[in-house]
Amino acid sequence: MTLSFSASSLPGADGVWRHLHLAPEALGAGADAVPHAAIVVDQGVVVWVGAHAELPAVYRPRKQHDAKGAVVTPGLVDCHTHLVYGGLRANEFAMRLAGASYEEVARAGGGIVSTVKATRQASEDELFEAAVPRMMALLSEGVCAIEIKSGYGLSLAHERKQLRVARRLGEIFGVTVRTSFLGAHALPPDYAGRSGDYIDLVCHEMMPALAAEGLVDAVDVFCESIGFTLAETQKVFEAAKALGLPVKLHAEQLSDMGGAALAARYGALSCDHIEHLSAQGIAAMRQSGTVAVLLPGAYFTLRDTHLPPIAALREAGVPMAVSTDHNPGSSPALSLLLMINMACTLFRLTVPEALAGVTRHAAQALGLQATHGQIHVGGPANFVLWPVGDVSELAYWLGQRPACSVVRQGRLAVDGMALSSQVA
Ligand code: DI6
Ligand code: FE
Repeated sequence: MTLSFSASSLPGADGVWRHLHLAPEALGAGADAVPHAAIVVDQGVVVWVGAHAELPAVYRPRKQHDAKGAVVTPGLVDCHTHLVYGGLRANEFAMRLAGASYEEVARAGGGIVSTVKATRQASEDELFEAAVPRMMALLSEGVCAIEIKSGYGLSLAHERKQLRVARRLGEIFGVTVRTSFLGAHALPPDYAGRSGDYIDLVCHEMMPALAAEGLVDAVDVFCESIGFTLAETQKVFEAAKALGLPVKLHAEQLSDMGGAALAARYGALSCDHIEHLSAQGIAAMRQSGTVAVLLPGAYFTLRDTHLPPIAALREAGVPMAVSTDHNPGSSPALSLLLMINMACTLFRLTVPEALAGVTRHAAQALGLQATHGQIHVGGPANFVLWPVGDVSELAYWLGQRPACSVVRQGRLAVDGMALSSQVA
């Protein structure tokens, strides 16, 4: 498919954005809402933000964008996705409804390994085409930065294919993409009974080669009874450390493996899932400044009943992020807004916590806090204009898909509000 679309053809967003209501915390932790606000964008960068009454005279003659009283948040950040893969697994959904567990489906030859088969069979172009509508769904709701993992190739050539597609999505859509190499996601069938050999391949061949090609921003592992052991996870982290790559971890999703404490020892950016996280794991994450990434879509889809320890994380001051975990098995979620709602209803986050979870804390989970997750003067213009009366509506609706407008990387990438602009 040749996508006729290219981000470089989108209209620029330079000028003065006015008639805005800046959401609380849009300017950083603890920042107040600003009711009659303005944002000035110059060459794709935010150069001024504040109360419109205080707009410096020098900016007044610039092009004017009337935001019609929209509530403005920073661009959203989806910090944990497996967006690039072949095939689908709707059949497993039916199996689970009939009573099979996620582990049983995996052991019966379904699960991650069935997506590996379909991903290996797909060409790079086919993977790209399949990912485009998923990416568009997320972007239409204001996502301005997204993490995309490999982990369905499980060989050098096929992991490379996935990561190259992730990079291409970033370029075509003009969206910040952070890639995570998840070679240690599952044991490929060709290595059955030889997980040590496979981990050696991940550490000594795949990771260095893919890193040298500039395809790896971070390294992730599925540390779980149906994934890899703590000792294997440590080997992967050592290899990442030797290459200077940051780590993150799928930790304590189905059981408490002690993964979070290990990850914290390696200064992990984030530990994700963490339904079974222990008090010890929380203390370690707090010390290392590791973000807790909550994935209510997987919790919901798997009909899990073991809640992550939200109150203890809150008490310890561990930053909590919220993400889709989009993948074809445990979380076919394509709405970060729905994840906000679920984080509140299922996990009992407050609305401000959930919003920080898809902005500031999600950016931190990707090491992007200097440029994303809040409206930074001097940073790339990434912000969303929401046609709502109050920011709490972003958590309230179920499947509403509000007609928002999105400024992404300095361009008006989505214009659901049909905004009018004029030269001053
Ligand atoms: N945890 C997840 O939620 C996904 N991977 C993982 O390690 C699920 C991946 C899948 O089922 O395809
Ligand atoms: Fe995941």
